[in-house]
Amino acid sequence: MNIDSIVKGIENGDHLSISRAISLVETNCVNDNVREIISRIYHLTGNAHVIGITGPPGIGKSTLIGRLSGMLHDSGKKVSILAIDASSPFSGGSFLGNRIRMQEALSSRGIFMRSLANRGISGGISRSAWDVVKILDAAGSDVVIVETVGAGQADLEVRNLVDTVIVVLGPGLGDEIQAVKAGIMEIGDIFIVNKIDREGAFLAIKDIEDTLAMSPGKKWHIPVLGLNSLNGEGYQDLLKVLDQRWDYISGDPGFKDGRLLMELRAIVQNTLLSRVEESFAGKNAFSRTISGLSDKTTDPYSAADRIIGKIYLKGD
Ligand SMILES: Nc1nc2c(ncn2[C@@H]2O[C@H](COP(=O)(O)OP(=O)(O)OP(=O)(O)O)[C@@H](O)[C@H]2O)c(=O)[nH]1
Ligand SMILES: [Mg+2]
Repeated sequence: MNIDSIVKGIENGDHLSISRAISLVETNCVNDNVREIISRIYHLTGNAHVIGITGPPGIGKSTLIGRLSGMLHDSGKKVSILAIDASSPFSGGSFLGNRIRMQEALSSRGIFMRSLANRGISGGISRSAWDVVKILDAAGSDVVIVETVGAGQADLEVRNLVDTVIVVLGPGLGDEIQAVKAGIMEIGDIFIVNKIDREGAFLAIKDIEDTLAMSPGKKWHIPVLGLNSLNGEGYQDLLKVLDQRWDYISGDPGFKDGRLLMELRAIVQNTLLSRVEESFAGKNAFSRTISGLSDKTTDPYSAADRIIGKIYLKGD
């Protein structure tokens, strides 16, 4: 399959072409294929509501996504799912099996799902996730759902990847809620207490509402919803809130600007760094500089200036 037919396939929403394109951009280095695909599909992006789902392990994110995507699909929306999981220490062996079963069930209904296993160097979301979301968006998705496994850096980073962050918590997490709350409370646009069939659900809802009330002042009023993902209770409210959220986003033409700036900066940063690394490849410049630093013949700022200076002098 060449790039021409992959791009055409993406334009037509063809699952095989989308898969091929994702495999090409999935590597962590930006090569000519990545550049060509993204530059040719970029004008088709921006129409999907990109929704991130995050929360502690086992809270019911995948169950929720399965049900929500089915309901969106039945209402006539085109849905794609991207699961970012890496090798989660929490999920053990049953995890992959579950995911494969879920993928099969969804794809039989025409819902595209893909997992991205590799993480970025910093432990966060791998760079390619941004390109994968663009491909799914360009392929005509009305909604792209991104699931991150509920631990650490990747969950906070999802904020920079999506339009709407749904934070899923649950009853009876007690101290665990307190622990995850620290960073996660700041990134949520919608909060869900899943498993409302369990004891303590209403306390959890109240607890989250109280915490949110302490930092008011945002234009978007953050809702807290209770769900039972096994029987679908509360899902109509979730659909309603997602519609309101999309209206809110569509009403603000500058909504995505902050993220665009962030992505551009990241690309410039990575490109410069890899240029530096390429131009010093095999020359031991970094290790020479390190020894200059450790025996104090230079200092970190001067050393960095010298390295950057070489790139500028080389120019092009
Ligand atoms: N009682 C109850 N159980 C639920 C509910 N939603 C999900 N579960 C169960 O919770 C367990 C974990 O669900 P998952 O959807 O795999 O959770 P997850 O958050 O995706 O888990 P990780 O991806 O491993 O972080 C499963 O056994 C589900 O059947 C709910 O609303 N009520
Ligand atoms: Mg899951």
